[in-house]
Amino acid sequence: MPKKLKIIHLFLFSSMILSCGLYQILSIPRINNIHYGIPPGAELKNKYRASDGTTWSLISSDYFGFPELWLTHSKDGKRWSWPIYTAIPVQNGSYAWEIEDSTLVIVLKGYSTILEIYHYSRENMDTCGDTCFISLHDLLSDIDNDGLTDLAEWALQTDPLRQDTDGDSMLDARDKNPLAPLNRHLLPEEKLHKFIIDATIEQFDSDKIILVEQYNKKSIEYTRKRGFVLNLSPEAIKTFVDSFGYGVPILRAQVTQIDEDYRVEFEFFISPQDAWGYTAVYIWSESLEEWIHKETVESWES
Ligand SMILES: [Ca+2]
Ligand SMILES: [Ca+2]
Ligand SMILES: [Ca+2]
Repeated sequence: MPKKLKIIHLFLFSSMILSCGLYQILSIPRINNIHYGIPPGAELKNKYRASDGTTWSLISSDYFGFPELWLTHSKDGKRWSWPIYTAIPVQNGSYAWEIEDSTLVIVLKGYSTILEIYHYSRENMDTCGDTCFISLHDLLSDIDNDGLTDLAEWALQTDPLRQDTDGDSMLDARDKNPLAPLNRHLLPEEKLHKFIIDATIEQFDSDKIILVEQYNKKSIEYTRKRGFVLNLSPEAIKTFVDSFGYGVPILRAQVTQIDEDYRVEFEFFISPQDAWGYTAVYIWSESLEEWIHKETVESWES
């Protein structure tokens, strides 16, 4: 079948599959022993059965900050491969795709507009017209063999040539704070900063990446069960937003000590229209060995 006809055929096939919503919800693959995990909110976009009998699935996930497509495959429909990050943004509208000769062929309408936002600069992607040809070999490439593909490392700003980017003995794929070297000794105001950020992360109902602005130019490790925390300098956060746009939570907590009081200026920023914060005063209780909230001076939201 000529490629164009084949793509139209696939488009109809994909639309048909997409209409079977319930079937897909029931068919979300359960994948064991994975590095990234499929976030609870991940959505199965559709399936494709290759000529060799392998079933491929595209999954939508914002695990790396924005809704993007991840690929997984199965021989028997029960055991699925680790999800493979594609960096392709999910967009409204329909698309068709197939796996052909170890290449992901995907038709994305309006992709050039999305490109302007995401600034994708992958050499392996042919973005001529609406059709992208992406080599599976390139998608799976993990040069340093740390469990994160080169493309995933690009998204997380880790070093694709170093298994342990921050040198804390935790491999990049397993390190929730892959950009934060171990800091064993924190000053009191740094401990309060960590306490505030940890408490916010604990209440965050998603496992997409979170950016935390470095406190006093220091990288600090935060506690998170699922998902990555990227500790970045103010300049690096600005570069991130300039490159990718708004949408990823950015947390800031500045602490100033005034006598016994510690004044916290906290900010949770997703976009200029979606931000909130507060100024509060804490004191350290020696007897309880914990931070005590004394008063909230002001709170705000946009
Ligand atoms: Ca890697
Ligand atoms: Ca690495
Ligand atoms: Ca590490």
